[in-house]
Amino acid sequence: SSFLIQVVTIFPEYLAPLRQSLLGKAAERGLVDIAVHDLRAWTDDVHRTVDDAPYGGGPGMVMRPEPWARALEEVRPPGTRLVVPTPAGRPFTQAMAAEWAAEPGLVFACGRYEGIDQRVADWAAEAGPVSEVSIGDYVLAGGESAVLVMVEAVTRLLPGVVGNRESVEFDSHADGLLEGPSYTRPASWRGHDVPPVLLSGDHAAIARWRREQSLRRTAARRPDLLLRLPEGALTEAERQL
Ligand code: 6GU
Repeated sequence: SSFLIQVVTIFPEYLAPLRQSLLGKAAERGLVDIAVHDLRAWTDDVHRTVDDAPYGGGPGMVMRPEPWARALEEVRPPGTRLVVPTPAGRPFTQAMAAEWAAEPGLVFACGRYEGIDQRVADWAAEAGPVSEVSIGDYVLAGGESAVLVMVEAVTRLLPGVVGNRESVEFDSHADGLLEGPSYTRPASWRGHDVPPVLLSGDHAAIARWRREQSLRRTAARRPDLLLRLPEGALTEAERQL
């Protein structure tokens, strides 16, 4: 019944942080089950070779398909989504995290070198959904740190993992906008004051102010997000801001 996360990698130690903190507690409470597998367990030669030179030439090495196929045949339950982290993937988003959190589990295939032979993802798509995803426009040495990012984004959306449901519902990105600024005591600090509306006790005025801050911050930092909001997400007054 718990959400099952499986990771196949040649660096299983890199995934040790999955046992820490929020995720570790969720695992202890049986809300999520995390298994990390060493790809080399499915190699077939004494040197436990996982890579080879690219067809067509070029720099670097490509991960061989056969160890991946044997690993996935053993660890991937039928129909479970296979996630392949790659800088050449579709951008990972909060909406994807929410969709994946509603599924029974996920299998992550971490590539190193110049990636995994493309036929692995093509073949795996015959048995269930496959998502080749990137976590941003920069290049990492391998998919392991991207898996840490995606697993954290997904598991905190699982029922019961985060104590306060509201802190998930009001997250940055949950409504397609960035979250505005937050303040705590003291009301005046080193010449910087908390915006007075937050001390007013007028909850409707506070909600309006927060919405405006969200919109202004999103327009300044992430104008691309405003352009992707669904029709009718902004009132006429908000479109003028
Ligand atoms: Cl998911 N993997 C790698 N290797 N590099 C990345 C990435 C993923 N996302 C951005 N850069």
